[in-house]
Amino acid sequence: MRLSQVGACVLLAVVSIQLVPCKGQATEFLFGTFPDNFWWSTATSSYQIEGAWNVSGKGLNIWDTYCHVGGNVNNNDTGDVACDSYNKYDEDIKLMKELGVSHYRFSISWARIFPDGTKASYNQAGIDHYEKLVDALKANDIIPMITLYHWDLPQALQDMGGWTNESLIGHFNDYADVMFEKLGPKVDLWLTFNEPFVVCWLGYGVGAHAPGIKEAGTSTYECAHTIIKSHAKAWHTYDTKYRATQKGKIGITLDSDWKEAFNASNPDDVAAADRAMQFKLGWFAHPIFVNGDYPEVMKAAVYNKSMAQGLDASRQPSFTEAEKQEIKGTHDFFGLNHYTTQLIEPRDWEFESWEQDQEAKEIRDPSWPDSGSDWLKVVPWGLRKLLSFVKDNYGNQEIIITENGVSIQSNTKEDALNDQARIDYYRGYINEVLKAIRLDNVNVIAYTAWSLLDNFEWSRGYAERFGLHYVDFDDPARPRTAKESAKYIKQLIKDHGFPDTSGGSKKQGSAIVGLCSVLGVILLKLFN
Ligand code: GBH
Repeated sequence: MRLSQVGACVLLAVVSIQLVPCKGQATEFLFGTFPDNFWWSTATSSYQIEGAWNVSGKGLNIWDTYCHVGGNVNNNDTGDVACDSYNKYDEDIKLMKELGVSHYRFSISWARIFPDGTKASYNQAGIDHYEKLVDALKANDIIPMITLYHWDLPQALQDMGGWTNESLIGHFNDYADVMFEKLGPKVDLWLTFNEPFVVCWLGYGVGAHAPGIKEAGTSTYECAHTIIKSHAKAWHTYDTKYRATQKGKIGITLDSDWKEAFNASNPDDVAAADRAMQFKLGWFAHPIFVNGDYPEVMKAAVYNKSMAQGLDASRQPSFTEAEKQEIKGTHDFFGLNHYTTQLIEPRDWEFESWEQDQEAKEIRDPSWPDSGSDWLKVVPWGLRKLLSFVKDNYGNQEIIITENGVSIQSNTKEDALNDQARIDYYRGYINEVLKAIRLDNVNVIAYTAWSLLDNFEWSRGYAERFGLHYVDFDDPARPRTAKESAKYIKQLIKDHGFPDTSGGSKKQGSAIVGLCSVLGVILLKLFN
């Protein structure tokens, strides 16, 4: 070996030692394809893309109200026009065709169907719009997956207290019932709620989302209580009235980060990480998938903190036995949204809120890559761990990944189109899904990329772009342009995963790398 080769080996050895992550979660890339019946999808939601906020009889919803009040949303952006998908859905469908997805997940704007939230205000024009969309999708062989509630509550229902008022259980059921009746003959995949956690925490806890309520230790819990019961009632309506004839599937979509113990050999950290999982995912998943009730550890924590405050009951409402029976088992699959991971340590908090009741603190490893959103660090291995957690805790359900994706920072359109960081994100995360299926036997049946389009990113306005397609929000025509990531996803779908095309040469390559590293390590030891 020449000296330069020895040098290269040493360098390689050092690099490979550095690459071994301190907590040992990242594993080698897995080549291979997905099961034959695995399907690929992309997603949007009504308020984020439709625009057309005041046409064809639509009522006001809480995001219309929230955005129209200055100061709530970055740059005072609104969804008034958004991607104008209400008018441009044919173009959207062409983009999906080009991607090669078999499914499209979108949501219905409740206030188009019932302008004042109640069935007395039924608006046929709303149904007509979504029926046209469904027909156009089906004409293009794309299967619709409909979310009934992606956060845009009719304002009139908010005026009654929103999700802290249990009369919404009946109103949501009326709305769901009419959608099953009208579109059910053509649609067989339904989601009741998207991310009730976000609704109740950001909407009723910290007030960062509409309706902007800040009652983090009380209304947050009441909101969740009403939504869980609303989900259950709508599920039963589908189950008893429509399932036999429509033969579809209905579930809920829950969002969860993965919560990793900061120090996996410290039992306090492990317990805190589990509490954090139970407070976020278990809050909704435990009642629906396990026993009709909140996780014990969560109930106990909120109860104890409530007692310490001198209250005479827990701030978290409880379910009756009959309600538990009604809630338990209301799923045909597990809908999961996932974006990022945190490290968790125990922490005593002084105040009372959903966040502080769990006595845990989030930490982000500074080595994790950033995205265009401060909350979203790129940690692919967290998804694999989360999928195993779902399998182990909620009965090995069929899992539909209903969202996964990333925003990236870009200053120009050119930058935005050359989105290598998004390609890296998708490659890494989707590979972890493959590992979950092939190595851990998790029953993931579908993957959905968020999002088809750059769109209205809630309180961040249009500043954080999650799309596979760039949308020019300064142009009234809202033109769409495929990003590099759209081409990447198209190829990935075509390949149905990551077939190993390098054959023997790859093995040879890694043998040489292996040999070099061993040599390098020996040399390092010798010279140290
Ligand atoms: C999903 O939420 C949503 O379903 C989807 O609509 C959304 O566009 C997508 O993810 C990307 O965010 O710091 O107060 O501004 C995932 C959960 C909710 C996490 C909003 C980040 C920012 C809140 N996300 N949150 S705030």
